[in-house]
Amino acid sequence: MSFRTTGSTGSTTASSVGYVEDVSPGRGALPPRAWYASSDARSLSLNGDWSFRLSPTADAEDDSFAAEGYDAGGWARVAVPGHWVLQGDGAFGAPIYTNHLYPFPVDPPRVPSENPTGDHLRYFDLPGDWSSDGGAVIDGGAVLRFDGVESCARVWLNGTDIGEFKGSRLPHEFAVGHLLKPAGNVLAVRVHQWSAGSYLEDQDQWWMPGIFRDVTLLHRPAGSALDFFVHASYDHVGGIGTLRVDSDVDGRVLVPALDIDVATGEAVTVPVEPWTAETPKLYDGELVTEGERVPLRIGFRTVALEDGLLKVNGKAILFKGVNRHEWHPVKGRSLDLETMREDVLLMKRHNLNAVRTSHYPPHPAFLDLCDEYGLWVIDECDLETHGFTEQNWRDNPVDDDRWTPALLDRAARMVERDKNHPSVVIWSLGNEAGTGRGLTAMAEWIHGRDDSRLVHYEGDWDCRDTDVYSRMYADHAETERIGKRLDGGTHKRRQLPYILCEYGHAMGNGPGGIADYQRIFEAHERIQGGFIWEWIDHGVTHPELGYAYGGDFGEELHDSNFVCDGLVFPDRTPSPGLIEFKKVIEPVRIDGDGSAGTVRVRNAFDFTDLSSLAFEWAYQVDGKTIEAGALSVPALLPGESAEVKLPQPPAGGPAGEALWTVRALLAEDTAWGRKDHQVAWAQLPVVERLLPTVTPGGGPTASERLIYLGPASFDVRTGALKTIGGIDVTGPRLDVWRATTDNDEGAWNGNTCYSRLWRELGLHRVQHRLDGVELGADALTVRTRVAPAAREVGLRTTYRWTADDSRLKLTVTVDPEGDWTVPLPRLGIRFGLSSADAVTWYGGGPGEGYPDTKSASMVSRYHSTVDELQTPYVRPQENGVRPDVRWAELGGLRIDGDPEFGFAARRWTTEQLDAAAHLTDLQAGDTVWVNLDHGQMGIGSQSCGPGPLPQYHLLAGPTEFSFVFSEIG
Ligand code: IPT
Repeated sequence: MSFRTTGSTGSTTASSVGYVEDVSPGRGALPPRAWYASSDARSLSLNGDWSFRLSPTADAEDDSFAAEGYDAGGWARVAVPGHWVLQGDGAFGAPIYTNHLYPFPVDPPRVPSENPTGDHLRYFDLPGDWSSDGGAVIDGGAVLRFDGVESCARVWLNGTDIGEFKGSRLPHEFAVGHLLKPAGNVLAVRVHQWSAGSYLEDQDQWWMPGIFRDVTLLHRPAGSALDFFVHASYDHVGGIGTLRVDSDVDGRVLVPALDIDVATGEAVTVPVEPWTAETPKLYDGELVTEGERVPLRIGFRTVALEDGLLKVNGKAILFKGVNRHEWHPVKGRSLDLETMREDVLLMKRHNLNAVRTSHYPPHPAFLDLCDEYGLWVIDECDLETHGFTEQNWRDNPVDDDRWTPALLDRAARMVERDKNHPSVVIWSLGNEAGTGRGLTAMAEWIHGRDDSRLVHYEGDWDCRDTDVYSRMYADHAETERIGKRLDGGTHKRRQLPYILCEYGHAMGNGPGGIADYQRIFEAHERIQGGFIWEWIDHGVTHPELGYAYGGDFGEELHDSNFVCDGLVFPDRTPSPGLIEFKKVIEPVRIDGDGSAGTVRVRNAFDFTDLSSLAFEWAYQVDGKTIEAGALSVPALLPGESAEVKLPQPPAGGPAGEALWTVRALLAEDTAWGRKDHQVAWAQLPVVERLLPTVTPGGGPTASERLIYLGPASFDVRTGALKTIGGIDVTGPRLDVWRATTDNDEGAWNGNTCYSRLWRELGLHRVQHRLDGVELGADALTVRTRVAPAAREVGLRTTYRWTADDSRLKLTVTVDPEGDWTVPLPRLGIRFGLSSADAVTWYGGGPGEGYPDTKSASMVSRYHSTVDELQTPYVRPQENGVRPDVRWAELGGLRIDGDPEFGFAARRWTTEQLDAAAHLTDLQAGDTVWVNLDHGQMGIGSQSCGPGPLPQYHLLAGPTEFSFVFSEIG
């Protein structure tokens, strides 16, 4: 038996691809440097259609394809940038989704022999003006840049091997000037899906090989810039900024708007407007070297750790953030600029102020957008070794010196590429990689290279290497303890600010409980906010399934729809979670006393006053605006609040429930939102609602088959409602079940899995026993007991029907029997209508809302359709309930609730919804099923995080609620 000390494969045929399993980061690449697009040096995009050949192993084909003159006529084509597994209609393999498990045996740095390998070929000519004499040698040099290739590539230009690299979401550049010809250049890139680098890239996402970011040839004229570092700080006391641009090639730094014209390396201090995420003031400048003009977009700001807080420009900031993976349902992690801009605009329009680039540096253009529109960024390195948790972190690369060069290479590629972005305020070493010397080495290197930002890594609970105490999914109680500084920990940790780098797991319906988090964040200065997990569902557009998720491509290991846990759906439509988050983090807090006619407005921005906002009031009665007008609110400074008087309520208006709705809107168009875009709002009750009443106009009468009461008829034997006026109704009866949500299915940290508890108890299969149908003097009473087989628990349920001529009232009384140790999923009634489409309701909306997800629910009058009421969670589950509904109309019926109710209507049953795996499984039936909920269990975030807080539990207890039904006009 032979003994190997390095990662070479040891086989002769495979030795030509030994680099694949080598822990080293690569060979031949230039040192990392700042990423920019030159003002005048030319560049040639090599994106486009490439010739492509897929092989099953790393060494199935030799490298003759890289030679000049190779005939690739028979090859397929792929789009670059792109992932080959998303092209070729399945001919090029398929994506694989695992969460933290490696989809190959863990034996670092070895990878499977089955290693899909894509050979890519591209021919190109140099633009004529690259060479002053039109000759074969271009002036100066040229650099070939790859912005992202997963996971390992070897590169040849015109038959010459120029190197190979790993580090999928990081740039790699090669000097190629000496190899270029005016025409007929051939670029050959061999990409291996698996490599030693894959061990460092175990992020919770699809494994998708390919050249997925741009390939560019950059002309480097003699005297052009190399690397440069823009240092632009802000002194908030003096209102002055200091600029110094260090450059490897000497030159001048020009900022016309500030009259700056200084040499590189020279500091200059001038009065400036600072950059913040709220005021993203950028000064256009230029670095001018002998051979090149480099555009600079300078934002002056100072990030500091002071008094145990993260301060920017002297102020502690509060992150209202999200974790963003790069995702497009068709293109995977290959995003174009417009998609990136869409993300940024959506974030700004939903009041977010921060992004963690989980878990790798994004396409560099995304950071340009963050600079431009204003978002705080935690830039995270392309590093995760989560799968080693399965073996107690044994052999973890981050604690093995052989891997340290690769880790340092990754740290340097991130920092050097992104160091000139004012939006980046924190460097993150990576995610879920355990602990180890390699991480310490990365932190030391970063601190040494850039002391103007903080270092983050969540896995370092002692904060040995980091400048911020960061956790994920800590529950509310622990978060509060940390906020109160009662959590203990190392001395260093106790001096540091706290953030939740992940919380509020947005998988399926939810996340619940984020308003409760926000209250805690805002009550304790040590807590500097958090980042919802995560921005977008990584669903893959699929011809039969709508959106595919883990397992849909036949993966042997997968984590199902855990990859669909975003605030926006795969097509970037906001999900209710994003609407909720927008409300929870709104930068203006409005409350007050509606009946006293006063409203209190507090500025919750960190830097800006309220002058960019216009306030409006509206006086509404039963959801209709009676009068509206402008509200004059002083331009409060951050943290300030004021009481503002509302006008006199309009006189002589209609009777009914009255409330003020106060809104804060953009006063003018901004870079990210139009004038009148709503930023914040609140409703203040004035006059309470009149509850529906029915004065019984007589008692029930029975014929041979039916019982009649007011406008309704019932089955004489079962007491089940059959008709209201001319409308057929399928038996309203008690409903305690909901199609379990991803959060109901979760059992995070050993917490209760509600779905399991409920199913074990049998709440999805309760039986309705009829105990009596009683015709009384003015009421029909139907007595039942609702209970699951095999269990002693039950719900004594009485339906009491009364009526006048036109209206029918149902009063439901529920008395639990037995030992109810679990909360109920839902409590209410369900019935079927044979036809219904348009829906009108007065109550919460416009979107869905559940007990702990309804901050954004605004009471108003809404119109919709049954189809539009559905929230299209990628994996179907409970959805679409409109909360606090006073009345609803559909299918010719009007329903008034006492008290308010949760309203849902769908073209399938709860059972069908529960059984569906994809939206395409849901087929509309003949009946519209309507749920009128007296209550539902909260949603929580237990797919990864805490469950619903106790105050949102729906406990079985004696309960009464009622509805009045009438036929519309
Ligand atoms: C956490 C990961 O950091 C993130 O990438 C994602 O997988 C998330 O969970 C769940 O969607 S790690 C987990 C152990 C809390």
